[in-house]
Amino acid sequence: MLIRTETPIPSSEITDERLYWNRREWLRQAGLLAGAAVAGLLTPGCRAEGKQVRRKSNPGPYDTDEPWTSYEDITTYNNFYEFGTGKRDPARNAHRLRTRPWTIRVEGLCHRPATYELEDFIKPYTLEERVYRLRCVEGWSMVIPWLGFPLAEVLRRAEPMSSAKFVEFTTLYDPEQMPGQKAPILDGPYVEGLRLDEALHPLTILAVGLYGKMLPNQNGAPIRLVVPWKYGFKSIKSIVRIRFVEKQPITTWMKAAPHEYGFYSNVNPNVDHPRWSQKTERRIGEFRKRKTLLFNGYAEQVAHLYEGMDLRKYF
Ligand SMILES: Nc1nc2c(c(=O)[nH]1)N[C@H]1C(S)=C(S)[C@@H](COP(=O)(O)O)O[C@H]1N2
Ligand SMILES: [Mo]
Repeated sequence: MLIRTETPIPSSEITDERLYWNRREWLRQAGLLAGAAVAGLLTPGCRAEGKQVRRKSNPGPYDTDEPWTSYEDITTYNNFYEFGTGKRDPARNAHRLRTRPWTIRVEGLCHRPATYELEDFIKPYTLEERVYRLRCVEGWSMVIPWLGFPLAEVLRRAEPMSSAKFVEFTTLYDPEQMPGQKAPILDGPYVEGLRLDEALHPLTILAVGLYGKMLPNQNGAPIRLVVPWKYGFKSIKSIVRIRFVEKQPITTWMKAAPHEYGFYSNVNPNVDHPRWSQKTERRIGEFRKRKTLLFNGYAEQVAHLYEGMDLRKYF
């Protein structure tokens, strides 16, 4: 007969252990562990995680300790116009996207431009979990345990020239796989951009997973940007090109509605969207509204990037 004498394991540690396993599982799925089977590569985890509150037991300097939005909500309430304009459309339609093989081109004003297969692109970097808020300009927010690595590491490897001032990102363009690209809303592939110093900031990551698993297609598989102090639309999904440029890129939303969406798009409760206020937000899974924080709560880390700038003009 088994007699339990040990003290029960705190649930926070169980969570951590599971995440550790999931991280290995992600690497295995992506074929990045030695001798790993490549089977299952196209099957991102879609297991619902339920509504339980989760926190990291050993939060790093960039993590928020707020409870995580459920896996279910994170993966079924999305913006990904390539797969429809409704929040439920991406989860229904994004399975059309083939995420392997996947090629990423790093180019423009750098000394080491290169084209990578996804696995080679990711291989040099350590995947870390970062728990970040994501705030949509539409007034909702989530807390998401991303799995990724700093964009800065990719940019430094490319050795940017001194003439490089901005970084431009482009989503795959393939209207057969992404039917939303045939509709008039998106004109060509989705494009986003960051100033070089924003792109090099340690909070800016490229994510390849969430909840310790590969990104589901609707969340931007196989690789997406996450810029936690900016509105969600800056966090471009399913990236195929990263380009160093001299001039400020013209982003998809600036082109579509220049009065509503500026290049900077920093989360700012004091600058209203022309059609609605940005003072409050609704955390998905909660009912009460929260006050929106300047720079989405990351002011301490990023406010210095905008010193002396009029954030009403550069919205
Ligand atoms: N290619 C592409 N990237 C995109 C979008 C899009 O429509 N197409 N939507 C953006 C918006 S508005 C938000 S709020 C976030 C949503 O990310 P999530 O679905 O992972 O929560 O993705 C951003 N990245
Ligand atoms: Mo958004």
